[in-house]
Amino acid sequence: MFLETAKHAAREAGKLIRSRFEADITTEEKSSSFDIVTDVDRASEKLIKDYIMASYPDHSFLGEEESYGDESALHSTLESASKQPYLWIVDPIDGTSNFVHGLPGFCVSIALACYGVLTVGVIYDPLRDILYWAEDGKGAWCGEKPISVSSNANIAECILSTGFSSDLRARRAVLASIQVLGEQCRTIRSFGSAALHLAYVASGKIAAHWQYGLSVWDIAAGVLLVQEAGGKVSNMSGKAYCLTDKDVLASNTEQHSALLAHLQPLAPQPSKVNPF
Ligand code: 2AM
Ligand code: CA
Repeated sequence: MFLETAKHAAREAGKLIRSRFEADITTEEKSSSFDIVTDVDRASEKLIKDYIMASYPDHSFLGEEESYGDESALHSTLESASKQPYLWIVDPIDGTSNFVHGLPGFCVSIALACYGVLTVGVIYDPLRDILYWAEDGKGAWCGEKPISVSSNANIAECILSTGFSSDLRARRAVLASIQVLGEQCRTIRSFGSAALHLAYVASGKIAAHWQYGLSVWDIAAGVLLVQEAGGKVSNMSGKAYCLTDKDVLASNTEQHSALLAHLQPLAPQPSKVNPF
């Protein structure tokens, strides 16, 4: 029931986003020119929120755009997530920079956390009309097909991925990590949507994704997908992912500890990273 709500909302938002791709959009800077929002992000979030809240008026909703700018409210929502029966966590467009520049590589990400436990995760790629989804204990899927992480333990045969958040300290950490890991794997990709990258880890296309300075809406749905597909997601200290984590490594499990050994020392101090 909740899964169907998430899938429907993601598809409807995806239709809206697709209809505005490479059309006239209004773009505004948030914290800097690295960090932007469009009228389509806002319209997509409103569509998703209206649909979910009409279906479940007593549920809680955390959307990227309406949460922007109030760090302490966000922190307290996440800190108290374990007391909330139903918290929807939504990124109305993950990969906004791609969307604005007319590049592929953006999606809608919708997750539901029940008492702090990720229960439903849906990631919809509107350009390719591909829907990734997972439900707690029921596996991960791409459309009608079950998906699983890759089983390759040899990093030299694997593609890894990472991403640049708008925060400079997080960017420097990523650049340092590419310097190290770029010499060890088949190649590194950075498509510009953390959620899509996590869907690619869950479906075995990419062996691992790491990123510093993310927010919960970028990753909540993707975390459940990776976990349900047999992978592992941790923060850079190696602790299992929790909703307040900003620096994450998601992998096929085979290379998790080897990658962490490189990534952990590079992590910026969490309190200094802009959560938006
Ligand atoms: P967005 O498109 O929703 O902003 C790009 O590498 C990825 O990082 C995208 O998923 C992007 O999400 C996210 N991202 C970019 N800057 C960010 C920031 N300051 N905080 C959190 N996530 C960010
Ligand atoms: Ca976004």
